[in-house]
Amino acid sequence: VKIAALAGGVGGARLCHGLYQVSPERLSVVVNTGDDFRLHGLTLCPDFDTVLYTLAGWADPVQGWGVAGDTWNCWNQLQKLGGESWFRLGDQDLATHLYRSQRLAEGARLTQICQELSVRAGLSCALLPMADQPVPTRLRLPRGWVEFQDYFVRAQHQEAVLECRYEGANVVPPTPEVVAALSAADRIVLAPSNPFLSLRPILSLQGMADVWRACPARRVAVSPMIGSQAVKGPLAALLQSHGHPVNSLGIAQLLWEWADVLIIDEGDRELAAPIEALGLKVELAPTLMKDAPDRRRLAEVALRA
Ligand code: FO1
Repeated sequence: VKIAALAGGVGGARLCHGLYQVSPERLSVVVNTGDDFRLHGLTLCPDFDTVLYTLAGWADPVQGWGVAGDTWNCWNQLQKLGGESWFRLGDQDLATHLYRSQRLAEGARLTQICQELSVRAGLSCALLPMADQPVPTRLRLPRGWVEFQDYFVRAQHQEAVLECRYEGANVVPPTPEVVAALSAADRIVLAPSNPFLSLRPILSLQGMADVWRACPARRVAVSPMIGSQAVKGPLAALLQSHGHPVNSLGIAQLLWEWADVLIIDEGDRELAAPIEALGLKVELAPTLMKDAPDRRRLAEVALRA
């Protein structure tokens, strides 16, 4: 069975690690690049790096992003020098940004660079950025339009998000590798990533709706909501500000056109009927992933559903 997963952020990366444990060779992960940005003259792809580090077993287990056991010598020195230090880069993590930025300057495609990084990290699956050209996510807050990381990290996602824009998504297509992976897949898994900030940037790419319609795969989404709580990040507030129920029904309202099945937490049984009324099949499962076996178990549910 060929599997394609769509992911971004820590929760998505964790389910992809489960899929990777089940099927390391027949997995392609399509990663959101809407949160990519430039800092210190370097190109950063935080969602990609989170997936890379998580699958390679390098990720910091507590924060979910960055490299476990990383040191902060460069970042500390940068602070001393009065450099921009709102976005923390560990010493080992920095090597990824240096490598990527140098290869981009040499004219390599982002897809090629991501493949080089995943091979060097010892991975046997395909990690695919959704696009080779930038499609930056911009958010309208009460204070106006801002860049994604301005909201997410600099302001610690404390402000209300009134609108999301995926700048250029109407003219930038998914890469040929992404189209091939989705078209060849027997199963597409929408990982428990934030639909507004991680999945919609991918699904909004030019021509994606047509690619999606032509895919023969069964499409299974995993809800990132447990009860009225998001496991991590600002999803609950985003559902609220966009007028959706703050639970897995809200997720279903965002994804019903893109999925056949929605896996929701076993504690949310009462949402099954209203979600099925939207035309989605519902599966109940424990969706909180505390360790690697949890990730694998949830991945197995997603592959059976
Ligand atoms: N998130 C933070 O909240 N603060 C940080 O300083 C930070 C640094 C960082 C460095 C490398 C990286 O790959 C991710 C990092 N993240 C940080 C997480 C990142 O902002 C988010 O995971 C995504 O951008 C949103 O999905």
